Amino acid sequence: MTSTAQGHRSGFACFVGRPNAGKSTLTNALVGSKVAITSSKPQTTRHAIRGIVHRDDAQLVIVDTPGLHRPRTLLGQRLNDIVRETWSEVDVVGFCVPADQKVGPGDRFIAAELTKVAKRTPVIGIITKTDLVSPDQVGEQLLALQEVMEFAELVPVSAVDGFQVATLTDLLVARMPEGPQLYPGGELTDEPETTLVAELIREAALEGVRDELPHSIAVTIEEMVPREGRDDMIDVHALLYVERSSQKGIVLGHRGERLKHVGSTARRQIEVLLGTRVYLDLHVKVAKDWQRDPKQLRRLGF
Ligand SMILES: Nc1nc2c(ncn2[C@@H]2O[C@H](COP(=O)(O)OP(=O)(O)OP(=O)(O)O)[C@@H](O)[C@H]2O)c(=O)[nH]1
Ligand SMILES: [Mg+2]
Repeated sequence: MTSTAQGHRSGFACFVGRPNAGKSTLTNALVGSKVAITSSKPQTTRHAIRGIVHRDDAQLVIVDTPGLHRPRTLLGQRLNDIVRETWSEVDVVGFCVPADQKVGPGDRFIAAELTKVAKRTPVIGIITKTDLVSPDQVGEQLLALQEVMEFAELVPVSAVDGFQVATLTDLLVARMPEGPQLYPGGELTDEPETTLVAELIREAALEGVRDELPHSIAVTIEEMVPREGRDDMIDVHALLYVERSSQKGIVLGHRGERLKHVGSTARRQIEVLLGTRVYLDLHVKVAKDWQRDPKQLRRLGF
């Protein structure tokens, strides 16, 4: 049912920040469900992901964006473009800076870009990962962040222990205009199921790989269909791309053990997501230097 009750608010907020600042983890914490994959590797998020927070008095759509960084590849440039495009469509920006890392040039770069592109959009400064530091350090980080730009509010949070997550939701909702529900009740994201499935496979594949490899991994779903003659099983055929044949060996592991492990980790998560049993058929392919190749980027959805 579409609610147009008096005083109901709805709108969009986006989280921006350097890669690895904790934007996706925070998005999931606010939504109360995993809509975005997360990892300890920078540049995990590769598109704008909408997570929806439902309350009686408001509907808040959070747009989680890729980490803004100095791009070294065409993919990097595309990711930054996504971030800037998102700024123009939101009512408020949440600028995330982790509590455990010095405020630095990367943050000042983002602040400068925000001032250029979204001059009129209020920006809330968010210190993330407060569970990693002492209260004194949180205080110091707040002071350091204040130097970076003019914020509408400042708030320290922890997505891991839940500190001030509800407060942040309140602050974001307060910036929403009055308006009706934008999404049906209970819908937590508008990501297509195949995208969520591909992302869960990529998340599993990121676990335990190092250096350049995380950036080189992409996943596509070739087919996702119910098993013929059964209603409790879905067959998923997926391809995991790397950029060089040397990377293929790493992803496969000794006798394919690593890939098998990635597959079973991902399958368990996909089963939870889809609520049925899943057969996951996962193959590795080399797409040479896809991060720098416009044609291949397009094929992979960028
Ligand atoms: N201790 C702690 N760790 C956190 C918290 N939030 C995120 N992390 C960790 O920080 C790392 C990065 O988290 P993400 O949410 O993927 O970061 P992101 O900003 O979305 O990163 P990109 O998508 O690469 O830009 C992961 O290892 C998370 O588990 C937090 O509140 N506390
Ligand atoms: Mg992310």
